[in-house]
Amino acid sequence: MAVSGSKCKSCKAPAVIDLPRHNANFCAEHLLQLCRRQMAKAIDDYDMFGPDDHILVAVSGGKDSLAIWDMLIEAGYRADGFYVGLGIGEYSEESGQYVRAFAEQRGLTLLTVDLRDEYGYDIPTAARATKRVPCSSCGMSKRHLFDKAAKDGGYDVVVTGHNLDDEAAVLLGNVLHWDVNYLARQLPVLEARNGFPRKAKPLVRLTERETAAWCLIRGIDYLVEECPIAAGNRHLHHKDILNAIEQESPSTKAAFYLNFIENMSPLLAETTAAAQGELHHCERCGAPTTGEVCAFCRLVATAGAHEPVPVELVLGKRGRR
Ligand code: Q46
Ligand code: ZN
Ligand code: ZN
Repeated sequence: MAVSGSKCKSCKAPAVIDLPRHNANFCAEHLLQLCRRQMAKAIDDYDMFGPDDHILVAVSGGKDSLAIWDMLIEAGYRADGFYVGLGIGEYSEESGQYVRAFAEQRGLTLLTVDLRDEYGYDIPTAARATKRVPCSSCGMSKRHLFDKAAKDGGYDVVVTGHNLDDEAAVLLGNVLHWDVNYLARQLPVLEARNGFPRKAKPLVRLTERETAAWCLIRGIDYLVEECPIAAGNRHLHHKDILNAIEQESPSTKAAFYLNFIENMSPLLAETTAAAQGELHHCERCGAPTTGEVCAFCRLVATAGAHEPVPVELVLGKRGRR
């Protein structure tokens, strides 16, 4: 990571990272300071949570979620971790080990749920049973379990490790399709409503290169390998496109996302309100839903009745690298 011969913008010590979007190089300590400042600015600007709030951090074992958990604890917030075992072969086994080691080494509280043990299915089986892409049942399962864990544990807010690269890539996808409902809900913080907890993304001002640097400098071990199923995910293609633009024109990625939040999101507020229709309680689990039985309970019924499918069978051509 060292940048040979260059000096930190703040203290003139040898730099460890160059950040073209800030037109500067930084030493390890000043890179950490930049990360702390950007997180604090996101929390403040978007009014995400306060020092008394009890935070539940959704952790996957990857760099972003462990970095945000570490940053919140370091800043003095009360933050517990929440991990869902998705049953995606070795990837899930290893990710669980990284999360547990992180929590144990720091004496932090970690809540865990294993889909196979507690709900009788895993993501490869859900994908096969529903005949849909794995990320669809995976995303829905995680959202449902984050909401449930926050409600059951009395947490004020659920925090996820989505960074600037993630959000800009999702935004590009939503813009390419002019998907107004998704655009209206693509906010760094979503207020609690209708039985759903507040959700916040304090890393939206930091890139994945910066969160990786945070982990490296702070000595955080994380699972470098991405989910094997993500290889065919269109967000990765959108990230590549944005990185190519960023290379030619540094800071475009941040402008694309942050100016959308500042200038466009307020104009979409009415759409958000209109999209929030009447919700009932799911008759099986009590979660908020538009139907009688929520999508998660329907998935548990369908995937739980299917015989277990090994992860290799759902990778197909898209998932192989
Ligand atoms: S949604 Fe899809 Fe991720 Fe689930 S199946 Fe893997 S790539 S882990 S963030
Ligand atoms: Zn410095
Ligand atoms: Zn339900």
